[in-house]
Amino acid sequence: LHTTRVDLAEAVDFVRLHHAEHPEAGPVERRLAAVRAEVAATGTYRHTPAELAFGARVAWRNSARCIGRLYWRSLKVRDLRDLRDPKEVADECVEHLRLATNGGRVRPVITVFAPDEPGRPGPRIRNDQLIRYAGYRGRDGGVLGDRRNTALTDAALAHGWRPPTPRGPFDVLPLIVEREDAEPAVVELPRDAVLEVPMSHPEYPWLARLGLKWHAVPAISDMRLRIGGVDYPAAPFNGWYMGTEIGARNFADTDRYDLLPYLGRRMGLDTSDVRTLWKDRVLVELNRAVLHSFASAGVTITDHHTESDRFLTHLRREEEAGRSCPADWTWIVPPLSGGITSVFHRYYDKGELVPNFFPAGTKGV
Ligand code: HEM
Ligand code: NRG
Repeated sequence: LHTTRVDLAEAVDFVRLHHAEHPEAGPVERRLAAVRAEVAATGTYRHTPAELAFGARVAWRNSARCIGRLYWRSLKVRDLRDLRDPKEVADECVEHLRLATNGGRVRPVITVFAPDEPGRPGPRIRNDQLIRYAGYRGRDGGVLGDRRNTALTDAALAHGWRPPTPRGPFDVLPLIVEREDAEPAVVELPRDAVLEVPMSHPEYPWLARLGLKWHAVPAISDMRLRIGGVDYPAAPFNGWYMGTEIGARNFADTDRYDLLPYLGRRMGLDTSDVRTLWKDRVLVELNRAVLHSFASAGVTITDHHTESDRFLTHLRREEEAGRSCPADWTWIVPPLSGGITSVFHRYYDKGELVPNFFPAGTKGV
C-alpha cells in the first residue's frame, strides 16, 4: 500500500484555476488554507463536488489526443467517490453504461470512484474499456474475435469466466475490478446495458449478412484521472464514436479484426497489387458502412470531416479564452483521408497540462 502524499503545489495550482474560472466559488484564500491544513493532517484532501466536476471537465479539455473536446463543458460527472468495493464499482459501471447509452442518444459521462489515498489504494478497472469483445487464441496461432483483447480474455477465463457456447467473434467480456487489498470482482455486463449496432452498407446488401457489429459507446476505463495532485485510478468516461475509430482501425488493423483482405475479395477487387489501391477502396466503403449503420440504428456517431472542423472551432474558442490547448497531431489527424481534413494543415501547442488522464500503470504526472 504504497500510495504517497499529495503534491501541495499541484493542489494549490488546481484550486487557483478553479476559482479563477469560477468566481462564484468564493474567496480562494479561504479554500487554500483549508486544503493546506487537510493535506498537512492527512496527506491528501477531498475535492468539493464543484471542484471534482470542474477537474474532470478540465482533464478532458487537456486531453491532447482527443479531437472531440469542443463539448468539454457538457460532461456529466457522477460523483461516486465513496465507492471502493470492487463489486459495487462494477455494478455502477453497468449503470454508467445505461446512462451514457440513453437509448442511442449517447451522452458524455464520467463516473469517479474512490481516489488513491496514503496507505489506502482506490479500486482499478482491469478492462481498458467497459465494453470489450473477447479475443480467443486458437491452437493454430489464429484468434477468434478482437486480437487486441487476448490478454484480457485470458484474465477473464483465469478468473472463472464462462464464455458463451459456441464462442463468437463479438462476445462481450465481463468487467474485472481489482483493489490491492480486496478480492477482485468479475461481473458480466447485462445485455440491456450494451447497445450494439449491426453493420450494413448503403449499396452492398451482402455486407449486412456478414454479421459484423460494434458497440455504441466507447468508455475508456483504465486511465488514471489526476486532479490537483489527487489520483482517481477508476474513473471511466465516454463520449460517442467517430466513425474512423471503428471503420479505419478496429475493423481494419491487421492486429484487430483485419477485415480488408476478405472484404476486398467480396468487392471483386484485384487484391494482388497494392497499386490498385484496393485497400484504400475497401477502407472507404467500410467507413461508409459504419456511418450508415449507426445512422440507421439511431445511434450517435460523428464523421472525421465534421469533427475536424469542430476541433478547430474548439481551438479558436480556447485561444479567445486566453488558454493554451495542447494537441498531439499524430492522434488528432484521422486515420482515413488525413490530408483532406482541416486538422491536417497546421501545428498545435505542445506541452502537458493537469488535470488530465494518464495511461494505466504510469505514476506521477
Ligand atoms: C481520444 C474522439 C469524448 C478523452 C480520442 C480519440 C478520438 C476521440 C477519435 C482518438 C482515439 C484513438 O485514436 O484511439 C472523441 C469524441 C468524443 C470524445 C468524438 C465525443 C464526445 C471524450 C471524453 C473524454 C475524452 C468525454 C474524457 C472525459 C479522451 C482521451 C483520449 C481521447 C483521454 C486519449 C485516449 C488514449 O490515450 O488512449 N477521443 N472523444 N474524449 N479522448 Fe476523446
Ligand atoms: N479508439 C477507441 C476509443 C478511444 C476513445 N474514443 C472516443 N472516446 N471517442 C475505440 O474503441 O475504437 N470517447 O470518450 O468518446
